[in-house]
Amino acid sequence: MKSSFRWYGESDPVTLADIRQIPGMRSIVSAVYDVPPGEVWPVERLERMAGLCEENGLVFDIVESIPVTEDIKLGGPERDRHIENYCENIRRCAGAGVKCVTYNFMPVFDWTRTQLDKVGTDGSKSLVMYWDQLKDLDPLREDIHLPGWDSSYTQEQVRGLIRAYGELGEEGLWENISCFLKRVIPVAEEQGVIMALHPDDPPYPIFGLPRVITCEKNLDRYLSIVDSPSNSLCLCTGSLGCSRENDIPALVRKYSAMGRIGFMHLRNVKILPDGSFEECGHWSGAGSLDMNAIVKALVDTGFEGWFRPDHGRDIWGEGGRPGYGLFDRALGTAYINGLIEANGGRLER
Ligand SMILES: [Mn+2]
Repeated sequence: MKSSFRWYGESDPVTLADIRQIPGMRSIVSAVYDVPPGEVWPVERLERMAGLCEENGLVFDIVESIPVTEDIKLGGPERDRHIENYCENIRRCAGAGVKCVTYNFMPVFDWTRTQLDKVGTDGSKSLVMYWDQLKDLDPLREDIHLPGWDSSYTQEQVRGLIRAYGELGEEGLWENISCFLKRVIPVAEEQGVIMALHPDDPPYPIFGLPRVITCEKNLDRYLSIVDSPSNSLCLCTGSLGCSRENDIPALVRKYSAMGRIGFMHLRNVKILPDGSFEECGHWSGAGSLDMNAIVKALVDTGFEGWFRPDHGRDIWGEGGRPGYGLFDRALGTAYINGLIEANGGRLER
């Protein structure tokens, strides 16, 4: 399998020179982050990214994410143009050497947390979601600001979107997913690109918004819409794993054996008695997931795709981008490398 690391480009305080010193590191996961969703990425930007990675002994062959616009998810007036541009972005990424593209289908907001710098008993800081901080919030009645949410929307736009998704409902969202996949996957196939769907984080509805990428039954449904190795998963252990209903090692074993995992996000999460959760260090002993059983499932099934240490804590006073500092993610990689080696697996260089 291929070890990778998310990098936010030249403004990221973590440098490629730092990343290349992590043992076994191979690939950079990145994107063009400053072009609005739905628009086309300039080829020069992708080529520059590939060149910078190469200069640092790394490979730019995986993208996270090409965003799926609200018009695509809602079936809005700009859907066709946005899907055309999406396909063009896949072609452009492939032209720059990209082999895998991550994306998600979460309505309005990506991941949801109530705090990004919760200090743990050991003094490290991490992202958490506490139900008691969320339960009384109603974005239809009041202005709310949760950390990490897209500030490009006004509160009124957020309310409009929430109402629109309420009318669309889960089956409407499935129809729009189907329309997207039937147009995008053939282009990915032709370009030799694996599309890797990231699950909803957390995997249940928030504020009544439909969220469907949540569980085995729905992952099966998603993969069956277009039965192709290019229609694959980015199996994020921490996102699916904050619901106790999801047996993560079993899901990894099943979808990897089917050849339908392109990318693995490996991180641990600690589920609290009321269903709230805290992100934690990668080590199994720190959280609710059996990380060795997950890595063993990958090794046993001959997984050849990419993995990255997903979010890390903020440790040793690093003060980096929440979830994306260097130190704890590097520790995560070293730990995962150990699990791979102990299970007889191999890192591709
Ligand atoms: Mn993830």
